[in-house]
Amino acid sequence: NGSDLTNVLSFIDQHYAAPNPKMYGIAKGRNVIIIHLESFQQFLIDYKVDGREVTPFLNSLYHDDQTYAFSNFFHQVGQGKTSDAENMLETSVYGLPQGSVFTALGSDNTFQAAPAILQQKAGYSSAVFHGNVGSFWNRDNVYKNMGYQNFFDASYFNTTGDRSEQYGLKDKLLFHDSVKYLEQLQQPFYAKFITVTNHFPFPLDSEDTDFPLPTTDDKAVNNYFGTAHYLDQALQEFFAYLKASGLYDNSMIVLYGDHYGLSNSDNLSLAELLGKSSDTWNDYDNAQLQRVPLMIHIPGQHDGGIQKQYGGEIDVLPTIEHLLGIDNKGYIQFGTDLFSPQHDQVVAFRNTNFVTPSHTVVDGTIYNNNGDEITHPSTELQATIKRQQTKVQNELQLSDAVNNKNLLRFYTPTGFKPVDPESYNYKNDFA
Ligand code: GP9
Ligand code: MN
Repeated sequence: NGSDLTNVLSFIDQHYAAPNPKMYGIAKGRNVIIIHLESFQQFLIDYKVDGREVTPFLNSLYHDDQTYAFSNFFHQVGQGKTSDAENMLETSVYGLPQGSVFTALGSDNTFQAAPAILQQKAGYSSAVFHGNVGSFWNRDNVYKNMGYQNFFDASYFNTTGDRSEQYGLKDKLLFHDSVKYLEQLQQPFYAKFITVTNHFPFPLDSEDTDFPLPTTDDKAVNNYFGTAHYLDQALQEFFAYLKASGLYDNSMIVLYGDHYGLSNSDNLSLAELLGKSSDTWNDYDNAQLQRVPLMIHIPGQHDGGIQKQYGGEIDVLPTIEHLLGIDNKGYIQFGTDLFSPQHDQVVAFRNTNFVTPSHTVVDGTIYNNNGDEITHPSTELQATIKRQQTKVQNELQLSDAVNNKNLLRFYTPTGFKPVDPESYNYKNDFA
C-alpha cells in the first residue's frame, strides 16, 4: 500500500549505485548464459585433495584474465534455497524470512525480472534449462510471471534410469542434451542452466566419478568433493561445445554458486580439511564459508581479474544490466552494481547477520576479518555496526513488504510493460 511503496522507493532511490563508466555496456548485445552451480561453495576453488585439484576447469576460469572473478561474494538464501537464489538473481529482491517466495507467492505476484527487462530493453529471447520436473519450486508458474519464453524442464529430456540422480537429469547430460534447444534460440538470448548433481548428500554413481575422496568421519563431506569434481567436468564439456559452436565468442557467461552445500554441522568435519580445528571452529568460520563463486566471463575482454569487493546474490542483476548497457535506475532492485564506485559492501544475510570488508556480525557478536571477536568495540565501531545492522534489517523488511504485499502491482518503472503470464506455454510439443 501507499506508505510501504513510498518507503521502498525512497530506500531504492538513496541506495542506487550509478554505473561505472569503464564497465557500462562492455557486454552490450552479447548472449547471456547463466550457469547456476548447485550447492557450490567458494572454498572448493583452488582446493586440492591429496595434491589433486577438485575443480581444475573452474580454477582455470577463475584465474583467466577474461573473467571477473569475485573472492568475497556470498549467498543470501533462506529456506527457499535454490529458489531464493533464483529470485535474487532474476529480480534483485530477497526471498522470504521463512519458506520460499516462489512457492508461497510466485503464482500470483507481479515480478519485474531479467527475462522481461532484457527482452523489452534489448530484444533478448529467454530460456531455462533444468532436468527436474517443472513444478518443483513452482517454477513453471513463476517463470511465466518473470517473462521466460521457454522452460526446458524434465519433459524435454530422457531422464530415465541412471541418467538422473536425486533431483533430476545429471549435469553432463543436461548440458549435452540442451544443445539442440539452445541452438534454436534467437540471438541474443538470456539462457539459464540450473545444475543439480552436486546436491546434498552428494551421491554419485561409480561410473560418473574417478576422484579420490577425502576420508573424514562425515560421508556427505567426503562425497561433496566427488560431485563437485563431476560438475567441474560437466562445465568443461559445455565450454568446449560453446567454443566449437561459435556461441562462446559472442556470449557473456555468468557462473554462481546458489548456496552452501555443507551445513554448519558438516563444517565440524570439514574443518580439518581446511587446516582448522573443530575445537575452535565458531560462528565466524561458518559465516566465512557462506562464500560462493561469482565469475563473469567475457571472451575477448582481457582486463578481468580477481574482484575483492564484498557483495552477494542480490547484486548480480544490477551488475549484469549495467554490463549490457541497461541502467537499472527506477527499478525496485535492492542490490547495487558490483563495479560501481557507490556499490554497497554491507552484505545482508537473510537472517539479518552481515559481513563487510572489515567485520563479520553474527547474532550481534562482532568479529574482525581475522576472526577475532571484538569484545570491547570502540564507541565509533559500535556506532558503525549499529548503523549497518539497521540498514540490513530495514533492507530486508522493505524487501519482505515488496513480496508479501505484492507491491510491484502498484509500481511500473518508466518504459517497462507488465508481463502477461498467459502469453507463455512451456508444454513440450515435440514429445
Ligand atoms: C531442485 C533443485 C535443487 O529442482 O534446483 O533445489 P534445492 O534443494 O537446492 O533448493
Ligand atoms: Mn540449490
